[in-house]
Amino acid sequence: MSIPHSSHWGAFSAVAADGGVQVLPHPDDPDPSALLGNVAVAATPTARVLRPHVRRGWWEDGPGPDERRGRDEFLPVEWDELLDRVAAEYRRVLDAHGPRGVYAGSYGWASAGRFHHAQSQLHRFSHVLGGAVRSSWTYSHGVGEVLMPRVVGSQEPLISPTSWTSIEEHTDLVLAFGGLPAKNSEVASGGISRHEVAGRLRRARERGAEFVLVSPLRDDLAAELGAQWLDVVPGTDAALLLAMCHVLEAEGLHDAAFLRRCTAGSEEFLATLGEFTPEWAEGVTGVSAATVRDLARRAVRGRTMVTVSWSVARTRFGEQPLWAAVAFAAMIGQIGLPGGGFGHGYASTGGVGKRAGSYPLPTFPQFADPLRVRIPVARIADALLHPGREYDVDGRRETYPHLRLVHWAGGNPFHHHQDLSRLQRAFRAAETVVVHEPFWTATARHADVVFASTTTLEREDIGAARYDDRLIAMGRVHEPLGQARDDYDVLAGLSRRLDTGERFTEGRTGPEWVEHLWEEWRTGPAARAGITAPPYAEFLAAGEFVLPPEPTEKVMFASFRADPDTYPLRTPSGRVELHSPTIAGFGYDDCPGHPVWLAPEEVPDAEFPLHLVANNPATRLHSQLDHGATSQAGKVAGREPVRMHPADAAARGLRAGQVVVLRSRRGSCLGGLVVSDALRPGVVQMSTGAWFDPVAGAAAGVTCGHGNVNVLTRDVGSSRLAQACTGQHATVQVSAFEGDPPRVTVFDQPS
Ligand SMILES: Nc1nc2c(c(=O)[nH]1)N[C@H]1C(S)=C(S)[C@@H](COP(=O)(O)OP(=O)(O)OC[C@H]3O[C@@H](n4cnc5c(=O)[nH]c(N)nc54)[C@H](O)[C@@H]3O)O[C@H]1N2
Ligand SMILES: Nc1nc2c(c(=O)[nH]1)N[C@H]1C(S)=C(S)[C@@H](COP(=O)(O)OP(=O)(O)OC[C@H]3O[C@@H](n4cnc5c(=O)[nH]c(N)nc54)[C@H](O)[C@@H]3O)O[C@H]1N2
Ligand SMILES: [Mo]
Repeated sequence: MSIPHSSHWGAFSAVAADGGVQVLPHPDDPDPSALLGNVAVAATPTARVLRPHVRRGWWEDGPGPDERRGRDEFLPVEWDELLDRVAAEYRRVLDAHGPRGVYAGSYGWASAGRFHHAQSQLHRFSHVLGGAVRSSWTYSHGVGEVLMPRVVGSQEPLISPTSWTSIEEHTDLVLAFGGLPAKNSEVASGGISRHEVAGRLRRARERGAEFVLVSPLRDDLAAELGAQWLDVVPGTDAALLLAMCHVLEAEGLHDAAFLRRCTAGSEEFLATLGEFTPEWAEGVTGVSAATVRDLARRAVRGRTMVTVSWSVARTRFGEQPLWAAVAFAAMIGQIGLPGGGFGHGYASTGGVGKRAGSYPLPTFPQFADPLRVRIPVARIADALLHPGREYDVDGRRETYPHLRLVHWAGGNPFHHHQDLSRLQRAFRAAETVVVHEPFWTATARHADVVFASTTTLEREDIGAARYDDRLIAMGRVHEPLGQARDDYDVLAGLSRRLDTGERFTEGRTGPEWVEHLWEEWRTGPAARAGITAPPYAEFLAAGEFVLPPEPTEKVMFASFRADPDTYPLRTPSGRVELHSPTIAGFGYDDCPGHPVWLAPEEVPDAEFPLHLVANNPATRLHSQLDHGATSQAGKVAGREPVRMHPADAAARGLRAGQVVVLRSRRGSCLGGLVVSDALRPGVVQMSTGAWFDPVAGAAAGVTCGHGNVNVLTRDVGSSRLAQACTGQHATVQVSAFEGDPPRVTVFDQPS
């Protein structure tokens, strides 16, 4: 029997077949994702945590900073004795240090499903217990989350910008900084039952829209769109945008009336533009001065949408290209017009711009966070390494709490964080690390306690996402493997031992909760929003429920533009701030009061002559199911592929298919070489998400033997403003790997 199910990369149904599962895309999906090919492996024992484990040193010697963390043996233990020990450890830490001693930020994408969402589970568990230190913002768009509210008064540009429908119908020119990569739009947080971005772009093109791709990679925009490709030097978009602003001002092309009516600080900003000539920009960005002039002139000729991918801001000084794009869109006077203005993150997921997302969804209540102590999410290693140290963020001076117990469910910091050797030191400084994982990821391997979690295939849930119109009755496809338990049941067991069991569970089992969430939603928020949803049993029988249509066209800031006094933005001036007295007042040299050009600190040199673009992977979601068929099919010589321009490969005597070593100031990893002219010369590209394999690395004399790019990246915040992730860039050298490459060991059961 075919069972409805869902994932962040698509709705599907699954059939148990020959001891495995077969996966079929949702019949209404016009463009299903190849990532579905990774799902089947989750139902096999490969790389699964089949029962709870502890690290020997922690079990025998007790908690404390430990150099053995990540290298020690694991012992299988019984659920009950392990839960007893972890509850006792929680008591010890809470009694001695209070909730500020626990870190349960637990960043990560986990799985689709409204109830079994691992972070929501962990956050409810810790809120009931008195709180824990958590994290602010995301790795995805941490810059935008802090900067946009200060510049345009909200996060709308990255959450709900002008709709695709509006672009399809009205835009003449799409200036795509960081592109609109098809690979990224395959994914949407919480699920996606119809993949639409490729079709929308095609229709805009058919109507006559022109595309300019600004990116070091040609494949960041579908070839069929016939885009002009500007292979910009990584990290220089702000210079390009400021020079385009310069041209507008120098040639009197800017919309002075719009600047007066709808912006604040334009005089200050315009006064800085003199130095950013197109000739200067050519030297910085690699884009010719003539092209810079042409872009600025074309942008005012028709309706222009400036898009900045989230990646362009996931860099050191990433505030600048984003703010400069807002300034450019303001100078051409198109903010608030159909198909015009700017957006941040179109195609960065399949959800952005898809629909308004105004309907309520079934929601697992987490209770309020009683502690409310947060660190910027990408500062986790700093916090663990430097308790008590002060740091700046968004105008505040804060102090890192002393974190002793680290509790993670549904994330993989040994995939997502930068400079993994430093993260190893940080994890070794903790006293206890507890991880819930279905798989033996590097994070599980750096824990003291590994709770064996179920995968979504092993439990019922409700699949629903903000920008999708389908709720999916996710069914249980097969029995849990080994002794795997739902995160909910594990946390319920811990809660009972900590005397918070009743409040955490409210007396319900997991399946009872799922039904309860549906019924609460159906009779409460859904009914109030005018949605007539069926009772739970009918939902189960149908396998899905489709939400009523929402308005399809949305134009961001349209009412503000029409009447800025009646509908001001929520900025201090009520206008788009091209100069922000607030940010200027913070006195940050790494993020002054208006968009500027800040030269990168790490530039190619004799030792590390290549730019590395460390983007999100095409063959999986982050590190999830790296052992799945689609991800494995992309590997080269069993390692993560690294792409290089033919000229750079020839200069090093490298050939396609061979194992190479990438080195940066932080570390080194192996990769499998792909030679391609889709990259700007001098740029190499390696995606994130290959499972960190220090064992194979040690055998090869490198940091990671498999190709986790985050051994190369630098662990530094975007600036003192957002303190956001900067993992997208690094500088590296690439050379041939001599000798027999070691076997990748990270998918084996640990010793
Ligand atoms: N260099 C560089 N680094 C980056 C980026 C970059 O551009 N460059 N991008 C960053 C971005 S945007 C992001 S969002 C992060 C992503 O980083 P993460 O979200 O941490 O990456 P995932 O691989 O999705 O990790 C989710 C983990 O949850 C586990 N999991 C899945 N379902 C369940 C469940 O039900 N229960 C439990 N307990 N576990 C479950 C999975 O097995 C997996 O290990 O990476 C960031 N890192
Ligand atoms: N298939 C797949 N889809 C995903 C994900 C995944 O892991 N796999 N992750 C999801 C998540 S959590 C997120 S946050 C989004 C991320 O969405 P993005 O951040 O937009 O995606 P990335 O792939 O990191 O980067 C997009 C492109 O930006 C280009 N780029 C890099 N540096 C520069 C630069 O300096 N200038 C310019 N102009 N371009 C540059 C790169 O060539 C890269 O391919 O993707 C989501 N979608
Ligand atoms: Mo992300």
